[in-house]
Amino acid sequence: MLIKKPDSIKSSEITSHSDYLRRRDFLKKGLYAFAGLGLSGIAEALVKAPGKNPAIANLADAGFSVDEDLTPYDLVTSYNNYYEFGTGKSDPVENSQAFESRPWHVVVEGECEEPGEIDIEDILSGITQEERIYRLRCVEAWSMVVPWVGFPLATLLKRFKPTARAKYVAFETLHDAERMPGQKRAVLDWPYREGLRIDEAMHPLTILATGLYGELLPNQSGAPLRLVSPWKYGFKSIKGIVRIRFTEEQPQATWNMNNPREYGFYSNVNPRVEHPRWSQKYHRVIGGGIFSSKVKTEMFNGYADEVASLYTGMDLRKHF
Ligand SMILES: Nc1nc2c(c(=O)[nH]1)N[C@H]1C(S)=C(S)[C@@H](COP(=O)(O)O)O[C@H]1N2
Ligand SMILES: [Mo]
Repeated sequence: MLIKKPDSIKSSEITSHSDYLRRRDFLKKGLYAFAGLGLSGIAEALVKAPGKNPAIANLADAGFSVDEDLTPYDLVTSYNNYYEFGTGKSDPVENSQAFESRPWHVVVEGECEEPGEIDIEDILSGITQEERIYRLRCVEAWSMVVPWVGFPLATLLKRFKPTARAKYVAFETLHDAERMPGQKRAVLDWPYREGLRIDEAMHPLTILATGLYGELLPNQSGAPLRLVSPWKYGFKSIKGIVRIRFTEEQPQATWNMNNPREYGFYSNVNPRVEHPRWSQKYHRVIGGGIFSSKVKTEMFNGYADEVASLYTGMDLRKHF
C-alpha cells in the first residue's frame, strides 16, 4: 500500500460535531426512518443529552464511543481505500457513484446448522441499528474517527447457528468487474477476502456497518454492508460483503495472501510490531491539522481493555 497525503481541506467542507448532532436528530426522520427504522435507545440518549449522560459513560466503558473529534463527513467519504474502484484515495468516491447496492443478498454458509441467504432489507429492518464511534487505524499509518451505524456481527452470525467446528469466519466482497471497474485490473486477487477468528467475530466491538453519520453507507465506504473491527488495521474492515462462511481452518485474507511478510492474518494494531517498510509507532490523524499530524499509536488502537484477553498467551510478534 502507498502512503499519500490527503488533499487539503477547505473549512467549508468540515462538518462540526454540533452540525452532526443536528443532523443526527434529523436522521430519525431521514433515511433510516424512511426505511422504517430508528436508532437504538442508546443512540437516542446520545442525541438528546450529549455530554454528561450515564448512557454515554457506559458506551465509553464498553469502548463503543470515544471522546475524540470526529473526522469530518466529507473526509470520511472522500479519502478512501477501496481498490475495487481504483487504488487512489479519491478514486472510490469518483468511480463508485453509479454502483447499485440494491438488490443485495448476503450468503451465509459453511460450519453452521442453518445456512442461507439474507436480504439487505431484512438486515436493515429486522435488526436494531446502533451508533458506534470508533477509531479507524489504517496500516498505512493514518487514522480517522468515524460515527458508524450498524449492529454487532454476532447478532447476525448467531441466527445461522454456527457449529462447534466453526473456528473462523470468512468474508468476501462482491466480484463483478462490470460493477466494480477496479476489478478489471489484477492489482489484487479478487474477490477481496478477509477473516476473523470466531471469538473476534463474536466480540461486542465487532460490527457490520450499514451507515455512518446517521446516513446509509455511501458506496465508497462499502455500501450496503461492511465489517468494522476497530482494534485491527483498516484492511480487515472488508467492504461490499456478499458472502460469510464459517470455517474450521484459518481462511484466506487478501492482503495476507498478497504479502504475508507485510500483512499478517491477525493485523491487530500494534505500535511495537513495525511494518517492514515503516514504523507503526505513530500515525497521522486525517483532518486533525498540522499539530496533530503525528500521534502515538496505542496497542490494539486504544481498545486493549476490551480485547487484550482474546490474545492471552499468544506471541503477537509471531501472530502479527
Ligand atoms: N473490499 C474492500 N474492502 C476494503 C478495502 C478494499 O480495497 N476493498 N480497503 C480496506 C482498507 S486498506 C481500509 S484502510 C478500509 C478503509 O475504509 P474507509 O475507506 O471507509 O476509510 O477499508 C478496507 N476495506
Ligand atoms: Mo488500510
